Amino acid sequence: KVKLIIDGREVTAPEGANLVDTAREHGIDIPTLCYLKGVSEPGCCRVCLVEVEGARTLPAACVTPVREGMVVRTNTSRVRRTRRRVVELLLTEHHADCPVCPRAETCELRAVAARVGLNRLRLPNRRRRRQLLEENPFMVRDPEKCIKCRRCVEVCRKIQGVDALGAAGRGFDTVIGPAFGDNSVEAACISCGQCLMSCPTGALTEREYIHEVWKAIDDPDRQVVVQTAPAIQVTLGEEFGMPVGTVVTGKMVSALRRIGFDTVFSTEFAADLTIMEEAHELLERLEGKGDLPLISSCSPGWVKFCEHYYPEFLDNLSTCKSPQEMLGALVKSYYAEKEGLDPARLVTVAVMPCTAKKFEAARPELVSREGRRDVDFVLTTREVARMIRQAGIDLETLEDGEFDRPLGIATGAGVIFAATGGVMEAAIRTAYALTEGEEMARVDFKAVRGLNGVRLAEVHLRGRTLKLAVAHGTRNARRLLEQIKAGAEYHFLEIMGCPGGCIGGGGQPILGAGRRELAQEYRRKRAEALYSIDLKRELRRAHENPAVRKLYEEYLGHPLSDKAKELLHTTYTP
Ligand code: HC1
Repeated sequence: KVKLIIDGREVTAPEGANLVDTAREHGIDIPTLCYLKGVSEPGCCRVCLVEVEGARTLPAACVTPVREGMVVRTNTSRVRRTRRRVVELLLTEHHADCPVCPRAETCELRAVAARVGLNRLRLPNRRRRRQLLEENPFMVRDPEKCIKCRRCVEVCRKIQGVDALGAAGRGFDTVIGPAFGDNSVEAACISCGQCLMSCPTGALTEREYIHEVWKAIDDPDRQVVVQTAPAIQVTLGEEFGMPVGTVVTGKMVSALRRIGFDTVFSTEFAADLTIMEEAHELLERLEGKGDLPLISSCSPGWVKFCEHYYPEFLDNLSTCKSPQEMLGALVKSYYAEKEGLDPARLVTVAVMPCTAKKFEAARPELVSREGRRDVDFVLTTREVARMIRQAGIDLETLEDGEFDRPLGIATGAGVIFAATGGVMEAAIRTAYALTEGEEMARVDFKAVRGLNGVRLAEVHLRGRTLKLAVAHGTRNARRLLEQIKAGAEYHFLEIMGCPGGCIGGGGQPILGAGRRELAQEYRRKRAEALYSIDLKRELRRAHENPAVRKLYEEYLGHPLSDKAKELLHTTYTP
């Protein structure tokens, strides 16, 4: 331990700790923009300057380690004046269209400007005129708002193990973006959106489809069907100031009806259906029909990662479309036929915690020959919250509504999909019952729960021991796949692209200033909320879903039937 003095108080800190963490540990806030503990420590924004006795200049606290006997002052007039000047200089380069910026509420640059007491701009704005970059279906880059803090670069590299972003150019001309200025889709970006979750400003935002969705809702010739991903019910409340982990399922359904959606279905129905298809696929592969390990394919960020970086595993990917796509496909076929609706007049909207789902919905593999998409528009949790606000709806005071039938009926298995390990647990619940008989079937498989990067488990099926592994965040996926390449043997893997699974997706509420370090805690609480919903469901195993059973009876025949394969399965791009 090291003893030092900060603002007149003697404090202790572990050797090697930096001044920002040490001060925060003792209740003293030092403002920062580029610093993200354990992830991004470039010391480049210079907002965290402090006075250190004996030093001529003001060092950046985030890259200054504690020293025995150090005397630090974080709140002198020199520090305050210099920090104000630093933030003012950042603003001379910034396109401050704050009232219309999608990050208006959560902009850390705005928060830091207020925090350092900047209330007047004396320097002229000298920002470079740069184009808005919206060349892909999931993300928009606005280089005029980038403060070059490099948090996105570090998250992409260190958390996701992707490394698709970097700095190009020098000095004032520096631009952060994909290598060689490429379109991000081609530049091996996996569209997970973790970069925009870490962006302090509106430089990286989701590609918004709110306008298009309002237009469809307002069109009397269209019937607009919305589906909500399992994660939304445990995170939407945060956008309206509710505590993390608040379950708002019923209020969310009511809000969507008030907004004007004609039909409200749940992606959880299709998650149950995915399990039926995927559990049968696993059993087939265990009989020698297809490659092992079987790897889940419902997370489009992970699928894209596999296509780019591990194409040798593409035959291991489950051929099941993701639940989002399965539900979209069923709305335009089964549901349309059942209700006598013209599929051409149906518009399908998915509310997802994920930017990669926008990319997935636009994948050519998932667009029919006639150009029809399973899902027409994908909105993130943040976008749907904006629509709820635009409609003047007070989410908290709404009565609970219920999903429409039949594609709104779901079991607890479909709910837990949204937490890392959930797809595996749901699949095992059903595979167990299918092979060992109902009475043998266990429901909870806690070994696959939790937030460790890679988790291993075993289960006994048909007299053999199946080796299972779960990974979340593509850096952990990389670790697991490298183990397999080195000889480790597994039968079934669940891989989700984002840390925590969909509850930590790139479309979720942005934590904003001062809450960044709580990300893991947020994921834990959101997962607990999902498991609590699962526990309360009368039916908790996908094969028990009466609407899924009926779908097979009336329409698909049986899992992996020709019709099921045509509607519910897909291929990948090496
Ligand atoms: Fe997910 Fe899925 S769980 S991928 O995390 O398989 O996005 O929530 O909707 O499709 O069901 C996301 C969540 C989601 C799909 C399901």
